[in-house]
Amino acid sequence: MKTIKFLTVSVLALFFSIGVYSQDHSMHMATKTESFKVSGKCGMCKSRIEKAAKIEGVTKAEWDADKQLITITYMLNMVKIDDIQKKIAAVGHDTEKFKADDKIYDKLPGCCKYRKK
Ligand SMILES: [Cu+2]
Repeated sequence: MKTIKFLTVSVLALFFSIGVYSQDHSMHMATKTESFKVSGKCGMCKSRIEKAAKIEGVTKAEWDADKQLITITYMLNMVKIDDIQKKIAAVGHDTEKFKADDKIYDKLPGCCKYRKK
């Protein structure tokens, strides 16, 4: 009888810890949706920008050409918005915080030149 009682307590303890673990886990998997400015022009820009934004931990990236705005859904514990902005700047598109290198910008196709001369 004592053994059964011990087992029951152990099983309960196990379930409890799993519960705490999964709760903790899901908290870390929490996502956030945020938008920031990204300069661009055409459909090619859109696919380039969205591709660059989809780093690990980003579940959704959608760039709006009219608003010059990208909306990102990402896992809070995995992604820093600055890192995404850097990635986008690295493929030639200016973001709110980071400016694309002139050399990379110059290599963009003519239809993608968003800077005013
Ligand atoms: Cu373009």
